[in-house]
Parts: sequence; structure tokens; C-alpha cells
Amino acid sequence: MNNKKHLLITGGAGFIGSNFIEYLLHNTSYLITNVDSLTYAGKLENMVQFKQHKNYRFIQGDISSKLELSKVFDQEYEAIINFAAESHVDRSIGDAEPFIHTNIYGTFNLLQALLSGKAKKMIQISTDEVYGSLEPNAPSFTERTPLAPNNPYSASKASADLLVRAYFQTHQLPLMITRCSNNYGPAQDKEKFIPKIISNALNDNEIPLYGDGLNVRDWIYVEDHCRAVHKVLEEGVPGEVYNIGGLEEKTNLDVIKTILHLLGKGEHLIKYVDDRIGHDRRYSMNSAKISKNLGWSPNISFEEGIKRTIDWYREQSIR
Ligand code: NAD
Ligand code: TDX
Repeated sequence: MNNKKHLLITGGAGFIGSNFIEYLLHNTSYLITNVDSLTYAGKLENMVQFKQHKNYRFIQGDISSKLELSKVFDQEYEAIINFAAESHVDRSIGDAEPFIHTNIYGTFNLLQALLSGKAKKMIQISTDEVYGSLEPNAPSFTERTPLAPNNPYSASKASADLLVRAYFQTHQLPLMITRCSNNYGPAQDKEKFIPKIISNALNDNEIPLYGDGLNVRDWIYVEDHCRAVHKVLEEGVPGEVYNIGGLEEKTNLDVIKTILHLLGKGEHLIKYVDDRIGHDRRYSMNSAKISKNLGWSPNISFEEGIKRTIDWYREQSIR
């Protein structure tokens, strides 16, 4: 490879990581190494569009294994962007162990690599869930909201965030954290809410709605998230945390109704089921900091993003 800047992206066979790689290859000239262990959530088909790109290489490897990571650090990187994670809350309730390995120990290994000079900086991709749950009319989460995770997934992400903070404070490493709200868009695993609604509805299957269906999430189209992470990569200040939100707060019931309406399907497909244990009531992001300091704001409305997403899943279903 030549002297262009080289990024290490972890978890690039998953939903957001694969969208981010596609975004970068399309909009920048970075060289990219993608390391992914290919869990159930990491898919070869997510990498099809770019696997032959001249600026790209893939290495199958587990970030929680130092040995496997040593294959990846055959050179120095400009930056590490850590998307790799166990990402599904329901799974973390059933078995938290992989979440501890990947989300905490994996992040620790990457920080150690930085400490030994194998990369110049790192962005930790975190989540709004680390702030816990909001009451209906409470003000949105800011970067100063205390961490108060309520499930094993969010606790593992908050733990990683604290490690990142500590490595910044102790070792003065150039580290940044982004915390984003609920993403949706192409290539998301069907275990997650929006792709599950679309694929069940397309097949006339019931859609499970947890509890009273009035939990609120702040939805962001994945491309807007990718643009925000790119901004932080180019212009973010070491030691800072950046919230990223979609400005589209909706109840789960509203999300289902919108999608059923767009697909021309009836509301009889909605099936109220037992609530998720420890189900956070509401997430809401205040992204004023990234807006003011880095000039980022979301471009794609929920209406537009959901249409694009439905089109993508419809195309997949007829392939
Ligand atoms: P995903 O589950 O779709 O993808 C995760 C990827 O990480 C998969 O390709 C998987 O194979 C890989 N992976 C898992 N364990 C690994 C390991 N030990 N070593 C190497 N690779 C491993 O997740 P996603 O939705 O794309 O989320 C990506 C990141 O963004 C995560 O860190 C998540 O916490 C964060 N995030 C997600 C959302 C969301 O709404 N999906 C919102 C905010 C933040
Ligand atoms: O079948 C379902 N029925 C249902 O009512 C599923 C899968 C979910 N839900 C509800 C639970 C949540 O209130 O929909 C909402 C969204 O659920 P998920 O898609 O599981 O997302 P969430 O738990 O909000 O977490 C997501 O956003 C933050 C991602 O999965 C995390 O990785 C990210 O950090």
C-alpha cells in the first residue's frame, strides 16, 4: 500500500461499520483495514460492495484476543475507529459474557495498542444507552449527563467509555468518544426493531411490541451517523465526548404504525408481548455540541430514511 493515511476500523462487517466503510471509500482516499471476527452480526454480504476496492483490506480477527490483533498491527495506523461490539440488549440479558469480552476487554486491547504506539488516535463508538433512561418530559442527555446504564449491554459500553476516559487522563492518548442514538438503515440485523418490523410485515408475520409500546427512541439514519463520525475523525478534539442524535423521537408504537402504513399493511400485525426486563423508557440526545463545534447536524428526516430503508429490505427480499 502507498503513503496515504491508513485507518483501522473494527466491526466493519456489521451494520454501522459496513456503512461507515462504504461512506469513507466513497468520500475520502483513506486506506482502510477492517478487522472483524464475523459473529452472527458480521456478514460477508455487508462487505460485498467494497471488498475489491483498492484502498481496502479485510482481516478476520477478534479484538478481545491479543494474538489475533497482532496480525492487524503489522503497521502503524492514523486512527482506530472501534465499532466492534456485541450490540443487542436482549442478548445481553440472556448471556452477558460475550459483551464483557468484546465490549470491555476488546476496547482495553485497542487502548493498549495505542499506548504502544501502533496508532495515533482512536474514536470509541459508544451509545446514548450509557446515560440510562429519561422520564417523558426530562431534558435530553448532554455529554455532562452522568453515566447510569441499566442493562448488561449498556453497562459494558459505559465501562469501555470509562477506560477510554482513564487512558486519556492518565496517558494523554488522543482519544474521543461518540455517543449516538438508535440507528436504522440498510444492512441492520433483523433482530433489531426496525428491520424486524419491515421483514415481518413484508411476510405478513406478527410484530412483537414490548410492554405498552410507548417507550421512546431517538432515531437517526445510519448515513448521518457516519458523517458525524467522519467529522469527529477529522476535527474532533482529544478527550472530548460528542453526542449524536437524530432529532426524531418516536414511540415504538408510532414507528410500527408508520412502517405498516408505508407498506400498506394492517395494524392487526401488531402483537403486544411481555416487556423487556429493565426496559429503558426514553432516550433523547442533545447534539448541540457537535453541531456548534464541528458543524454537524442530521440531514435525513425519519420519513425519508425509513422509505430508503424499506426500499433496501424490499430489494433484499426479492433477491
Ligand atoms: P452490529 O452488531 O451490527 O455489528 C457489530 C460487528 O462487530 C459485527 O460485524 C461483529 O462481527 C463484530 N464483532 C463482534 N465482536 C467482535 C470481536 N470480538 N472482534 C471483532 N469483531 C467483533 O452492531 P452495530 O449496530 O453496527 O453497532 C456498531 C457499534 O455502534 C457498536 O459499538 C454499538 O455499540 C454502537 N452503536 C450502535 C447503535 C445502533 O443503533 N445500532 C447506536 C449507537 C451506538
Ligand atoms: O421485537 C422488538 N420489539 C420491541 O418492542 C424489539 C427487538 C425491540 N422492541 C423495542 C425495544 C426498544 O424500546 O424497540 C426499541 C428498540 O429496540 P432495539 O432495536 O433492540 O434497540 P435498543 O434496545 O433501543 O438499542 C439500540 O440502540 C442503542 C441498539 O441495539 C444498541 O446497539 C444501541 O446502542
